[in-house]
Amino acid sequence: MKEFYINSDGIRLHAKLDRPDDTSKGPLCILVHGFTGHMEEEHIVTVQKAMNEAGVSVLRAEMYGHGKSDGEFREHTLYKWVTNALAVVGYAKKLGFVTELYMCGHSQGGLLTMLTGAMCADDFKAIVPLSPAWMIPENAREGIVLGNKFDSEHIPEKLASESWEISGDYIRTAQTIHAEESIARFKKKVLIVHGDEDDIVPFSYAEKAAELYNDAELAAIHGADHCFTGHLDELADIISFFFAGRVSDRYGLMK
Ligand code: FER
Repeated sequence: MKEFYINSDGIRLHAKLDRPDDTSKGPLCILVHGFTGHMEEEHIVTVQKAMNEAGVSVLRAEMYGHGKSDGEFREHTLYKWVTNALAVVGYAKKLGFVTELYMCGHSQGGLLTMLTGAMCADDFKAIVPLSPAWMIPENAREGIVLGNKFDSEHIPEKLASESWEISGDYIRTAQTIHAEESIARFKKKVLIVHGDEDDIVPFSYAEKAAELYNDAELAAIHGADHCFTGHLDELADIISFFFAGRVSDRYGLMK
């Protein structure tokens, strides 16, 4: 494992690169956590290990205001995350050993994966959004962030829950994003993984995204919540199946 920082317009993004034993050329997947998340969360590490076991190098990166990266959580926005993700893609493309590039992200990181996939479609072989929170922009337009309500036409200076506080700029920028356009622009392979008991991002969003994408598969984890608590083995299984190009009746992987 190598630990380092990636420069994103002067912001230092904390990153870790984990490679399979084999140090020859091979695929690499960028892996990003969600809102309030970080790279050591169990579901993130589970995915990293499953990818490594499937022969895929993994570049975990923490976005603005998260983990050990620069920036305050309160000041983070999806625009900053998009800028960060582009810096990480640029970094990954310069790594000499990379043959094929993938991106995977959880929740808000899953939305980021959808947005980045659309912007850098030529760079990716496939993208893997996990419980992607692609309703954040439409919720923000309707005056809701993670269940917290506000007047969508008169954006507050800040919005606070018991465990986090965001600035009005998070909302302002989120309101301008149209995830459906990013879905329409990415024509390559997409694997969506989602628990059917997710009470943060409804499973119906995974079904809708799978329908809208040109070439998507939806791997449903029965009984799993937003972070796949108690279902990490199944999450690892799905990642292994996908990267090995195998079929799985159990998860509805058809290819
Ligand atoms: C929201 C719904 C879901 C939201 C964030 C999420 C910030 C994502 C959570 C996560 O990344 O785990 O309204 O607003």
